Amino acid sequence: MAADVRSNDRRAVAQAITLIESTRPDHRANAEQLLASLLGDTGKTIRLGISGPPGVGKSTYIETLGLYLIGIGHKVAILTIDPTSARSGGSILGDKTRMERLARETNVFIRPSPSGGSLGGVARRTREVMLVCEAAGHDVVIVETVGVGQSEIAVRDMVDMFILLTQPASGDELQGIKRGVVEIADLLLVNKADGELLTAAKRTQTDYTSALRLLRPVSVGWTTPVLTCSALHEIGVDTTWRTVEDYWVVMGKNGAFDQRRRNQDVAWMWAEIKDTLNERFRAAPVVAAKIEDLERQVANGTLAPATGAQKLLAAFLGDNRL
Ligand SMILES: Nc1nc2c(ncn2[C@@H]2O[C@H](COP(=O)(O)OP(=O)(O)OP(=O)(O)O)[C@@H](O)[C@H]2O)c(=O)[nH]1
Ligand SMILES: [Mg+2]
Repeated sequence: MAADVRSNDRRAVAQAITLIESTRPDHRANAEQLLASLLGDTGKTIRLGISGPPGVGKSTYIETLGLYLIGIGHKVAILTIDPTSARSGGSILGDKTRMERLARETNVFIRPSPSGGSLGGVARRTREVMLVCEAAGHDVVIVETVGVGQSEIAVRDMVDMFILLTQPASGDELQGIKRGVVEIADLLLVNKADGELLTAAKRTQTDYTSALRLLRPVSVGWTTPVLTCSALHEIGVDTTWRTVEDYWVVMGKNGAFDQRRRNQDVAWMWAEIKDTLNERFRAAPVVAAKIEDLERQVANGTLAPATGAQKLLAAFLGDNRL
C-alpha cells in the first residue's frame, strides 16, 4: 500500500485514509506501520491552515486558490476539520459540493474530516492523513477549519502558516473579533473586497493593521500582513499566494520553519501518549466498572474530585498506595 500511495494511486490513497480513520486496534497497528514506511516521503510541502467564521468565504477562497495553484503546477490536498460535525455526528454538508470546480481536478485531493469523535480525535487523524497526502506527492496541503475557538489552535499546531479569513466589518464588530485568533494568524485576509463592500474592506484592512501593531508577532521575524481579496471575483488571490511564498523564504532562512515543525512533532508525540493513555484508561474493565459510580459521587459533592481521580488511577495502576 505504501508503494501505491507513493505513486499517487487514488484508490490506495483512499484506502490508506480509511485505514487511518478506523478505530479497530488491528487497523491502528497497520496504520502506524504504513505511516512509518511513508515518513521519509513526507514533509516536502507547505502546510497551510485556513480558518474563519461561517460564511466568510473559506470554501470560495480555497477553490479559487486551489485552481490558481494547480494552474502553476502544484498538487493540492485539502483537508477539513469541522468541529460542529464532530459534535453533532453529522458530516459537513455543502463544502465538497461548493468546491465543485476544484473537486473535478486530477491534481487535487479533497477530504472532509470524519464525522463523530472528539475534536482531538479528528485532529489526530487529520495530521496522519496529511502525511499520506504528502507521500502521494501533494506539495501544498490546506487544512481548513470553521472558526470556533479550539479547532483553530488544533490546526495552528499542525501547519506551517495559519491564515485567518475575515470580512469587511464595522468598527464595533472589529472590537468583538476574538483577539486570541488574530494573535495566532500569520496572515490576515479581508475577503469580499469587491463591489459595495470594497470601501469597507479597505477600512477593515487599515483597522486590523493598526490593531496588529499592538500585538507581538506569532512568528519570529515575520510581521503579520493584512491583505484584501475577493475570492468570488478572483481578485488578489495570487497576491495572497505570493505572501505565502515570502513567508516560506523568510521563515526558512531564519530557521523558524524547521524549529516549528520539530516542536510540532514532539508535541504530537505527547498528544498521542495522552490520547492513548486516556483510551486505555477508559477501556480498562477495573476502571469502567467504577467510573459511573465515582462520577456520580463527585457530581453530588460527596466525593472530592481529586479523591475520585486517585481512586480510578489506583484501580487502573493496580496500586493501592497511590
Ligand atoms: N461578494 C463576495 N461574496 C463572497 C466572496 N467569497 C465568498 N462569498 C460569498 O459568501 C457566501 C459564503 O461563502 P463560502 O465560501 O461558502 O463561505 P464559508 O466560509 O466556506 O462558509 P461555511 O462553510 O458555512 O463556514 C457565499 O454566498 C459566497 O458566494 C467574495 O469574495 N465576495
Ligand atoms: Mg465552507
